[in-house]
This record gives sequence, C-alpha cells and structure tokens, in this order.
Amino acid sequence: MHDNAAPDNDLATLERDLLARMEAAADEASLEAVRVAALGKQGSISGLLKTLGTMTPDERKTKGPLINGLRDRVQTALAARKSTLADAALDARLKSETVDVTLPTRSSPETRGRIHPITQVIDELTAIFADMGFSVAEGPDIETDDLNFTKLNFPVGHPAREMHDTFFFNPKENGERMLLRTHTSPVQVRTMLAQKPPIRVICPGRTYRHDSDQTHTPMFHQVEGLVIDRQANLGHLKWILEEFCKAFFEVPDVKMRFRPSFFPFTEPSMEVDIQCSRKGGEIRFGEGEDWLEILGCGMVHPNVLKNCGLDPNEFQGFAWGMGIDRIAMLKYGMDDLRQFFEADVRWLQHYGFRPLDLPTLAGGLSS
Ligand code: 2U9
Repeated sequence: MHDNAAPDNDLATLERDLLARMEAAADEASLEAVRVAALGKQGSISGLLKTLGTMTPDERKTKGPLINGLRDRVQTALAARKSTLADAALDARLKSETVDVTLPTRSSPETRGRIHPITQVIDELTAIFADMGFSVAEGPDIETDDLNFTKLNFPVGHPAREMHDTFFFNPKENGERMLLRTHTSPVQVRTMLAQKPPIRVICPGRTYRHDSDQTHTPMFHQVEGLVIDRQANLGHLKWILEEFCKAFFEVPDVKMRFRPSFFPFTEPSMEVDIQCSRKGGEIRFGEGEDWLEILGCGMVHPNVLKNCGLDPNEFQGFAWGMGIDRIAMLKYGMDDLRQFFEADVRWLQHYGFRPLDLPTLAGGLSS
C-alpha cells in the first residue's frame, strides 16, 4: 500500500461523515460549505484524487474505483440534498410571501389626476367638429386693436367696443394699444389673412372681459367657428349647429330656435336657443317646452370679408360663437363659474374627468 493512500475504512468514515454533514446542512449555503470541504480545490476528496497520480498502476487499479466511486456518490448525494433544500426554501417563501389578490390596487399619479371640465369640453368640441371636417386654429391672447376690433367691422369709437369691457395695455410709443382679446374672432381673421378659401375652422381659447359674478369671470373661454366658401349659406350653418347640439348634449334630437340679433361682424345675425325642460331644477335637453340661449351666429359681414382680403362677390361664409364655460356648466351641472378657476382639488376630484377616458364620437364623449 502507498503511503499517501487512505485506507479503505478511512474512505468509508469520510463518506459517512460527509453524508452526515449534508443531512445536517439546513440551507443551501451550509451545503455549499460541505461541497467545498469535499470537492473544492483543497477538499478531502480532491486530495484523495490527487494521490492517484502518485500510486503504482496496481494500487491505482484497486484504489481508483474506490475513490472515484466515493466522489460520484458524494456528488449525487450533494445534488439530491441541494434539490431538497431548494424545494424547502421555495415552500417557505411561498408561505411567507402570499399575495392577497383582493387588496385594492394603489392608483398611479396618471390615473389619480383629473381633466378639468373646460379641457374635457374642448376635447369634446374638437372631436365633434373634426368629424365634420373642421380643423382647430389658435392665436395669441394678447392682440392688436386692429385684429380684435377694426378688421371685425367695429368702427373706431363705436359703442360696441365699450360693450366688450376690454382690458387694454398701456399704449406703445407709436400710440398702438395692445389688448387682451375679448373674443377668439381675431384667430379667424388671422386664418382668413393666411389661408385661401375653402376655410373650415373652429377656434377655442381664452378670452377676457372686465366682468365678474356668478356667471362671469374676467377670463373665460369661447369657441368660435368659421366657414368660408363660394356657396356657404345659412342652411349649412343650421345643419352644423343642429348636429353639434345633438352630439354635444348626447341626445337623438333637439329643436332649435333662431332669433334676429346684432353683431358688427355678421349680417344677418342671430341668437340661437335650444329646447329644454327644467323639471325639478334639472335642465334636460332634447325635450320639454322651455328654451335656453346657447350661441350667436350669422353670415360673415361683407366688410369683414373685404378687411381680410376676400372679394364678397366671390366668397361668402358663416360664423358662430359660444361660451365654453357656459355649455360645460349646462352639460355637467355646475352652478358657479368662479369655481372653475379656483384650483380646488376637491372640486376637480368631483367634476373632473379620468385622464384616459378620451372623448371620441365612436367611444362616447363623456362616458
Ligand atoms: C369672423 C367673422 C365672424 C363670430 C360670432 C357670435 C356670433 C356670438 C358670442 C356668444 C356668446 C360670444 O361667448 S359669447 O359672449 N358670440 O354670438 N360670434 S358670430 O363671428 C365671426 C368671427 C370671426 C372673421
């Protein structure tokens, strides 16, 4: 027998010892320590395997299978114990990390936020008029006197200018006075100056007048529409407004009433009422015998066409305007306009809209 070679009974002891340590290992880390002690670089079995090289061929013939057999059995036992420990660890984790699927989900900021009713109504208007072939035009809040008044046929010094309760800026050195636009009409003027007919635009946006009570705020929102073509007429205007009212108030039919009125920029001019019922303090559209004024409209005045570079003998058109805040209040039942602009999150939680419920004609405007 070679000096280095372990006697057979030592191999049996080593095997028993390793198997006992494997059994005693309570987790995968302790088992790994047993593996390193046996099969690592300095491990007991690795040491035995190294002695094979120093043995005589006869000795190797007898000891080789014994040592290799020991290594194989230890490796198999290690793998079996490892899998048992892994299963036990997984069981323990599954027990401690149970998920209660009945718990409510935590809402994320993008679902917790709310869309302001004005934004919602502008999105609704845009969806309705886009479906009828209109595009959306925007312009600056600070305007020139020329675009806000003069081009729209408000003669200089005319009392209609005063009726708009305009916020003026201090005059510039050249005497020109800028102002906060009193209506979105200058956007249509800009569109007519920049584009050739046919024109079909809606212009939603902020407007400003010196006025404040339950139904007026110094800043409010309007949407105006404009169609310019060779043949555009009041029949087309009536159809567009009827389709708009049905879609916006989400009713299958609505009666409308056109009353003569006056605006400097349209001739003839009309105010439009829609049919409603007011039973129990609640307004319903598309039914009842009452009327509610919702917008103004008319054929674009020939002077306005001329001022915007169009020949009134060649082109004609119609326009309308309405207060967005007012139709939002009518549709969604708020009674004080001032609350729209108080930035009170409790009000917004109540009256606001979910950010991912975008209004579409197919999917519903306000579902
Ligand atoms: C151009 C030509 C014509 C826009 C129009 C009205 C009638 C109207 C009011 C409704 C309620 C404003 O918010 S409100 O106070 N507007 O009644 N607006 S026609 O006419 C135009 C605009 C631009 C170039």
